[in-house]
Amino acid sequence: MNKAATFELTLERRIGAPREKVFDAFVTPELMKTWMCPRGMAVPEVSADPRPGGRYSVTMQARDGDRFTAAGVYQAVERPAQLVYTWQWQGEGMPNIETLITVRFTDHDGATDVRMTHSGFPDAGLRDSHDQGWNSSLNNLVEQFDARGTAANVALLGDPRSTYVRTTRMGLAEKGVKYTLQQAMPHTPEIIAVHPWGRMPGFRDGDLQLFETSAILRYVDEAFPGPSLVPGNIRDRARCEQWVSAINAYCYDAMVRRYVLQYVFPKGADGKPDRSVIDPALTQIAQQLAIIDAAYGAKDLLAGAQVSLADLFLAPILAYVGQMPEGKNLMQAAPNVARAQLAMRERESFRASDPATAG
Ligand SMILES: N[C@@H](CCC(=O)N[C@@H](CS)C(=O)NCC(=O)O)C(=O)O
Repeated sequence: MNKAATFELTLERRIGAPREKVFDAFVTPELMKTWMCPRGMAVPEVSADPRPGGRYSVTMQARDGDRFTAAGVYQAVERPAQLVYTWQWQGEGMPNIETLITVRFTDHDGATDVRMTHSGFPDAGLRDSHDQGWNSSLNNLVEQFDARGTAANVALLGDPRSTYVRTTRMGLAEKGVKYTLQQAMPHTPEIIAVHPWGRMPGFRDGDLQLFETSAILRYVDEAFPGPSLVPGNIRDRARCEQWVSAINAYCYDAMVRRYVLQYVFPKGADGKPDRSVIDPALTQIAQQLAIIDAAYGAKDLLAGAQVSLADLFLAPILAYVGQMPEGKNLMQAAPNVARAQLAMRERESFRASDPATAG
C-alpha cells in the first residue's frame, strides 16, 4: 500500500434487503456477477474466497468486448457488518497501484445502509476516474434488490405536459431505461431542490442530480446501454448539437412561449389570446419551419441515420404546434417537417410519453 496516498472516495446507498443478503452480494461469485460492474457492462468471470488472506478477482466486459480485471486480498470479513479488501487493476495500461476498499453495512428498518470507502489513490485524478464506475455499480446493486429495476434509482421530476419533460421521457424510452416520474410543477420546492432556476425537468440517478434536458439526456445516453442518442459520426454529431441548440434558443421561444402558451394561458384583453404576441410569433414560426423543412429534405431525421437528440427535442414542440388553430396550415406549408413528424409519432417513445396518458 502506498503510504503517501491520501485520496479516497466514499459512496453510500440504501439497499432494500437485510444486511446478510447485501453482504453476500459482495462476496458470492454468482451474486457479484449480477452487479459488480458499471451499467451496460457484464461480469463474465469472477472468483472469491471470502476469508482474511483469501483472494478474489472480477473481470468486467465493456460493450465493445474490452475486458478489465480487478483483483485483491480480503483483509477483514465480518459478516454482516464489515468487509475490507485490497483492489488492484490487472494488466498493462492499468493503474499499477494497490488500493483499499472498506464496506460497512448498517441495518435500517430491515433495509441496509451501505457505506463504501475506496482509499489509497495517489492523486485526485485516479480517484475521480473511479467515481462514475463505482456509482454506476452501486446503482446496479440497488436495482438488483428492487423489483422496479432502474426506476429504483432513476427519477424524472416535472409535469408530463412540458415539452422538455416529454423530450427527456422520449430519450429514456429510446434507451429502454425505466424511471419513476415524479409529478412536480415549476418553482415548487421539489423542483428547486433539483433545478436552481425552478424549471422542469429535474433528474436523479442515485445520488446524482441534474438539470437541463440536454445534459440529462447526454448523461442517460452514456450511463446506460441501448441505442445511442447522438450520432457516431463527428459531422452528424455536430449537426445534432446544432439543432438541439437552435431548437432551444429559437424554436422553443417562438413556438411554445410566444405561440402555444398564449393559447393555453391566454393573457390578452377579456382573457383572450393576445394577438399582438401570437401574430409576430406566427411569422417567425413559418420561417423556422421553412429552415427545418429544407434541413430534412427527403429524410425523416435531422442528424445521422438514427433518431437523435435533435429529433427528440423537436417532436414534442411540433406536437403542440400542430394542435393550435394555425398549426395545420403551418405544417402543410412545411411538408418535409410534417412527414418527419408523422414518423416520430409512430415511435413507441412518442406514444409512451403522451401527456394525455402519462403514467
Ligand atoms: N433549458 C431548460 C428549459 C426548461 C424549461 O424551460 N422548462 C419549462 C417547461 S417546458 C419550464 O419549466 N417553464 C417554467 C418557467 O419558465 O417558469 C431545459 O433544457 O431543460
